[in-house]
Amino acid sequence: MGVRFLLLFIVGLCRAQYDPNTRPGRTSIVHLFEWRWADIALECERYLAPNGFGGVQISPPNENLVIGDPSRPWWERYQPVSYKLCTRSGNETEFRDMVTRCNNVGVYVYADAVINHMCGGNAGAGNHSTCGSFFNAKTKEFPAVPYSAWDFNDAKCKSRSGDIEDYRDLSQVRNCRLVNLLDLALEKNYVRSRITEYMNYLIDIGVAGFRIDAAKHMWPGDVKAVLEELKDLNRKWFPAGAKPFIYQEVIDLGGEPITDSQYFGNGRVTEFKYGAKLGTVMRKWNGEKMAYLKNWGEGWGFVPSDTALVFVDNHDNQRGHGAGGASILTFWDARLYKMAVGFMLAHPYGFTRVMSSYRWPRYFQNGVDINNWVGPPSNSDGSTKSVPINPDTTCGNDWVCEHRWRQIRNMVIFRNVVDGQPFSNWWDNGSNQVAFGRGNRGFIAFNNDDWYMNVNLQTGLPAGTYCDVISGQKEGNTCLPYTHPWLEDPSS
Ligand code: QV4
Ligand code: CA
Repeated sequence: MGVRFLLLFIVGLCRAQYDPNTRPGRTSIVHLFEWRWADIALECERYLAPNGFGGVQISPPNENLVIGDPSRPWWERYQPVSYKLCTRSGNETEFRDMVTRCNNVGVYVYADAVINHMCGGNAGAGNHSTCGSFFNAKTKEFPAVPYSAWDFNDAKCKSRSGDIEDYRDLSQVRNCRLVNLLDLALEKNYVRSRITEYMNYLIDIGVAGFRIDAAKHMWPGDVKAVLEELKDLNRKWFPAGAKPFIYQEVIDLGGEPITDSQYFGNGRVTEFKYGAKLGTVMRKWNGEKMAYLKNWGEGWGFVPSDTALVFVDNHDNQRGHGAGGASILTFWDARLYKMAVGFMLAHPYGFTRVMSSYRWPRYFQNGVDINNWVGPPSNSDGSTKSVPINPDTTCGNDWVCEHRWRQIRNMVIFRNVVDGQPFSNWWDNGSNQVAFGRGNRGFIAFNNDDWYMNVNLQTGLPAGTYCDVISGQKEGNTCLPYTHPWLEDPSS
């Protein structure tokens, strides 16, 4: 008995960080990219909890470099100066208030942990940082942590420039600078302890897990050494022994020595093939068609479902950064985007993350959006604008709020209702009309062909009358009128 029990316990421990810790019946999270803490707290209470969202991914909460040229790009938040909790999203008081209020309504908080590096090596010296902390990028001094030159990898990097030059060289990818960002030496106990101190501080406040930024740029064993020092979650909101949910940003589209499976031991990984392939299918590129989605998931070469964090787009590839390429669907492609997000939320594969964005003034030159750096909607003093809610429930101030679009919100609820039910009753017309069920709890049909879909289908549902929650809206026991699917109202 003793041995068997011990084995189960160990296995249990090893699986814990795959568990999102969401409340039962809440099966998705939303990335409220660049939102202010005060607005996230409000959204948890007024919208995310009532509509069954399990959690929210927040932008990096730690102090970052303030960049003047270009003016306050969104990516300045991926250039840490310290682990103090002040950014454009708010200060520590506002951060604590947000975590408490979201936790109190069962919408848990997942922090974007930028722990591979500090700011760019060319950032100079001074206190142009979101808390006003002094730093010197040239001498690699960050007194507000503190870090000094000893704590960085440069001596270990073998590339000519000190930056990553060749992604086929596994050591370069992990020991050299990602686009010149000062690369932390995570094999050092001192560096590890500064990072675990920061992450445990967030756990004590009530955070439920972490997105590990740039995970492929750290040795899996170093990441593991950090994670092993993390505390259990705060028992004010979570059961005893609950571990932080871990999902690692590992871009693996194949062809590199670094693969996502090298990181499975630490937690889930972001499956970037998912969004890239789904975009190609919905756009009908390269002869792809929805009929091929019959074996979607591991059948398409993706990581095992219980190790996958999936998404249609993310904050990088919706604007041409990172990976996924031109096939990635975003809110700019409203109709296909809703179809792709709907498919993701209906299909059982992976743990799902919905993107929530802001509009920026795209300006294409030679096919590249030269404004892809533009930061969140801001006031003249550089502060981030609030998120006003319009009478029709959409968001103002150029916040897109895809998570509030009727089709997407209703499919988040659909995923909750069918949770645990098998993928069943697949049908396709050999082209781009497909349908499938989730056991006896839900059924969905897609028509991405240019002709009407006119077919009788085996749904697996008990006999009865059901509400089409893509085109209509279930309110109590009534189903609001069916609107013609061609009436594209992207922000609804
Ligand atoms: C530039 C040149 C360098 C040069 C340097 C010198 O590219 O070669 O040495 O100037 O001045 C910004 C600028 C970038 C600049 C860099 C350093 O865009 O041009 O280097 O700062 O000054 C985000 C943005 C990056 C941004 C970075 C830091 O995407 O453009 O760089 O923040 O501000 C890979 C990784 C993957 C990564 C993805 C984008 O495997 O992990 O690239 N994704 C994550 C985050 C992403 C973030 C980072 C990693 C870095 O999702 O948002 O990068 O934390 O695929
Ligand atoms: Ca590194």
